[in-house]
Amino acid sequence: MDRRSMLKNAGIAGVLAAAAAPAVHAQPALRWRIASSFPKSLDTIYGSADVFANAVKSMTGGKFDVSVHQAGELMPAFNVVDGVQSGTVEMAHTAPYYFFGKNEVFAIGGAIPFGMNSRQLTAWMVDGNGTKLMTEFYAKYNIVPMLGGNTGAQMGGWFRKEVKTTEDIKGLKFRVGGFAGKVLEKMGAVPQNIPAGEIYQSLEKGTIDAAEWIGPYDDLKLGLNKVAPFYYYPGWWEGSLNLSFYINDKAFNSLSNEYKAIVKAAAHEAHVTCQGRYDARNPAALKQLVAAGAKVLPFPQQVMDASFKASMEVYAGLDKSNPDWKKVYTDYRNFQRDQVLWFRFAEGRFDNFMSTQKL
Ligand code: PYR
Repeated sequence: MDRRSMLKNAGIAGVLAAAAAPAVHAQPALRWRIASSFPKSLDTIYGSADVFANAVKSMTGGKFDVSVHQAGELMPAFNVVDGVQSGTVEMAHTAPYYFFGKNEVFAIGGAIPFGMNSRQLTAWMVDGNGTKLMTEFYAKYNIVPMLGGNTGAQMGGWFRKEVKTTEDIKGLKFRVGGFAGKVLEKMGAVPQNIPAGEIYQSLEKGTIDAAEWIGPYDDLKLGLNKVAPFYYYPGWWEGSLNLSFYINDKAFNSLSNEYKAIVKAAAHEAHVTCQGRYDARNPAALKQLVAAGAKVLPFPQQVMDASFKASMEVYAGLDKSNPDWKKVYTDYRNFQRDQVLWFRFAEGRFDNFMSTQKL
């Protein structure tokens, strides 16, 4: 081929390639950072942010590079809202209820005692008013929220002594994630909001009497069974926990529509993957914990009933004192009421039947 026809052919090939190239390749190179509230060792919960970062990277051909930083690396676990609000980092990955001290509505986006299970909460976010209401709320903090994973129903945690009645909760120094502390405090406990990385040491040293984190897979990794033998269920304060990605609004609004769509798709991938990993990994971990001597016990009915009552009293108080809460919780509660009714039929009956069968 002579030089002229080579140039001509290359020109045509170039035009064809440009025409075929997806618009995303015309997007700018970007670097973002995610401040996680979790330690890297917990590959389920921390790992959701990795799933997000990898998805964004691969969907943009490597142009949009997101790095994930474990708790303490850029800022302490519980400072990530301030980090995103001020724009110090573009994103955070966290459990919303850690920030209930700013406003109790944070907790509704994550978990509230006797709240919705994982399926129901995701339904509220993707097809109910959840995303709309939480997005409106978070705008006050310069945050655009995205789904960031769910743990499913959690275990109730590790206790040195048996919990036979609500009397055994009184005075108990109990590590519990965020907002549930408000209910436990009402029941006489002394709640401690401690980040994952410090729970084992606090329980071992006796600074606290009991601790909950998430469930078998993570709890085994944290070694909580080595410092307290009684493993209670369920974590009635976390019938499921929705994790969130928080995005600084200026950073998000500066993205092209393509990048915004990619961020949303990546968050959904992280959300589904997180729940799948917990469900897949918890059974083997529970067997290992039992084999290592954990005594697995249900919370007594009296404790469940009293906890439910205390929770409803806390919500009735918040309905009066916090208008933001009333607005979001009213919608949440109505949605939950219908979900609980529906789940009693097909899903509930099916699950109950299956749990009594031999497979
Ligand atoms: C907790 O902090 O308890 C969680 O479940 C993440």
